[in-house]
Amino acid sequence: MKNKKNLFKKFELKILETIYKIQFSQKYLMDIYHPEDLMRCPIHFCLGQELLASCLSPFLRKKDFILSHHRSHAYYLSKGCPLDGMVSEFYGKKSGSNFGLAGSQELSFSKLNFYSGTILSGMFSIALGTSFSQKFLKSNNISITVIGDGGMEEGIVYETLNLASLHKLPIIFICENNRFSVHTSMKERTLSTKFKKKIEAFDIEYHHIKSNNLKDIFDNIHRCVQSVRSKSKPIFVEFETFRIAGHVGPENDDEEFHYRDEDIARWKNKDLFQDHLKKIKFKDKKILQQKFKKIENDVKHAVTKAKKDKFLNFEESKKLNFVKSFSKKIKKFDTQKVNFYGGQQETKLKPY
Ligand SMILES: Cc1ncc(C[n+]2csc(CCOP(=O)(O)OP(=O)(O)O)c2C)c(N)n1
Repeated sequence: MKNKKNLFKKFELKILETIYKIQFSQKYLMDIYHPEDLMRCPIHFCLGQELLASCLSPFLRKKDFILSHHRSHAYYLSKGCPLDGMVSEFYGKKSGSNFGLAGSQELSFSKLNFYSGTILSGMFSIALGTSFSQKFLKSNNISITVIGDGGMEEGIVYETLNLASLHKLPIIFICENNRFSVHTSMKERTLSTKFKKKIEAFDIEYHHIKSNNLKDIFDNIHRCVQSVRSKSKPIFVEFETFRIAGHVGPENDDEEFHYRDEDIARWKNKDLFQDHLKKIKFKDKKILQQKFKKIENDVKHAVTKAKKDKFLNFEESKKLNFVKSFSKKIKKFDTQKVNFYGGQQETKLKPY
């Protein structure tokens, strides 16, 4: 028991820093998105959904994989991927983590095995491949894949759970349950709102993590990581959370559609981060204030830099094609040339 307390204490400030980094970057980017109209992609901001990713962060190894859904920024930052690479990516610049070609919905950073994707539950199934290779190579690394409650309604989820269980793969399946798929509540979409039953039907261990307090979230996710690493068996985590941001873009879609007034009433006084900050010792508060200031400067600097950076030109972008990187085991590759039309007209951003 004492060790557990010490472990949380050891990482406490780091976790608070990660939460702040995610929160501040989201708020800042949301504020400037429209007046500027310079970011080149639609963005699913994760404001409100910082906690589990931040508590997971201390347990992640470089070679662990994270395969996330479209609302990925918290997990990208929690994996230690570069903030400036993420910001430049949104501005479509060459210095972006994907050379400005992926944007927010496909945000990736291959050096740290972080990938995300826009096809709902697509990344969930790709975790089968990464975890199979981890197990096959006896690496003791694990795969973490993140999905939303809406993603749970895709058929491929159940094929994935079945194979992960059958092959005893080292995967943590995380469902960030914010109860809404765009503007439709779970109750309007399905009669089967209890994930526990569905998961246990595949003989997979199910954990329900509620947003009670940071230490509780930390201890729970720690147990899951330890278990998957040591037993090489999948675990499913349902995390109850609340998306403060609108579904996509910086607009407050609640004011316009009032699609979750009851949910807002239930969550509006809940702020585990601020509650926790109130309990921090004076000495640590001072340290955190400096760290937070640095985060603010880093975010602002990343934006200024991204705006100055160059775009990748069309010829350069063609060299990034996988055609030159196929495995040596492949004897023949289709060399048929396809001419891409490079002059597609640019879509000008405007308010939705
Ligand atoms: C296969 C597929 N169908 C539909 C969409 C459109 N779409 C994008 S996000 C979304 C809602 C997802 O809700 P959820 O999984 O709960 O994640 P959240 O946005 O709430 O974080 C939908 C339907 C898509 N990207 N892919």
